[in-house]
Amino acid sequence: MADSSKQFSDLPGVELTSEHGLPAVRVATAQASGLVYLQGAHVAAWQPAGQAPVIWMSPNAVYAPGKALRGGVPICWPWFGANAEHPKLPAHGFARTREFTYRGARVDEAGRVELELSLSNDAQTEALFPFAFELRLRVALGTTLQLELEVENRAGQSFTFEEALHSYFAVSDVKQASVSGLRGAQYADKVRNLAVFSEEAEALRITGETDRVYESSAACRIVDPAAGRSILVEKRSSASTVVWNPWAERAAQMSDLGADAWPGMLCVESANVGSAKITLAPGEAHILRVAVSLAPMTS
Ligand code: TA6
Repeated sequence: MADSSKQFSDLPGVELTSEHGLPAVRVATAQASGLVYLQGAHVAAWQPAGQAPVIWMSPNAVYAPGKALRGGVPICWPWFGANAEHPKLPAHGFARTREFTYRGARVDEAGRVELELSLSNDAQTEALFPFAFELRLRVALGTTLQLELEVENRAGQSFTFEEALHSYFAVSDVKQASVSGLRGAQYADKVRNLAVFSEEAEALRITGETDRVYESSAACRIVDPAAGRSILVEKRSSASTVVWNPWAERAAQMSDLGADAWPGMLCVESANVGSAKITLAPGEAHILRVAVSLAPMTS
């Protein structure tokens, strides 16, 4: 089901390298620079030319095989958060700690460099998720960023999964930032025992530990006045939005985040979780799409 019209190969400005001891693809073009680790097909950096970095990586991230990276865009799959049936299984599934196959690069219609990486089932994945599948991430890095997470069911029976592109965005000060686009949406608040509320704020301000799963297919805009910019997060085929910042106390308990770094990050995640989980019949595929762009504060 992969889009065979897209030919991926080697390209100038695209380099297979090793960062912090992990294999990665570094992109450096006139439009932007970026970095994607093969482990977890993990986007760790995106910086449009002339702009400050948009994707946040923890200064205390631990770079080790099989260890989830703190920051960037982790892929949560095939479950989100704790596994409902088997809570001892790794949080957010296994995709983010598995090494993906790098399938090459191409230049897309917008002149961005698009990379493709894939992960298929094996004995390790089948022990946790007993189905044949292929997961593909296509990431286009340029003046704008586009992510496509494609799941293909290669099993002989239907399967159900949750998914998230757990994006960590860089903000100059989360205490001054806000998120618009969620007004009227229902959300389950993990900080208040998953109690359900309706979002009343036109622009959601982060004033403490925030961990909310919104039922929303709408675009969000992160407004960052101290940086004089806003980050627009548009999405397709995603019915859940997660907003997360651990704030001081929780951050201090997370060694790979640390007591000082939390004001510089805000997660606005494009997902399909809980009642929005996806079921695919054999041979079917689903694509979650996210497009990220910057806008000056004036607009
Ligand atoms: O997306 C928000 C969340 O589910 C929070 O509950 C918090 O745990 C965060 O993800 C980070 O999870 P991690 O497993 O990467 O420590």
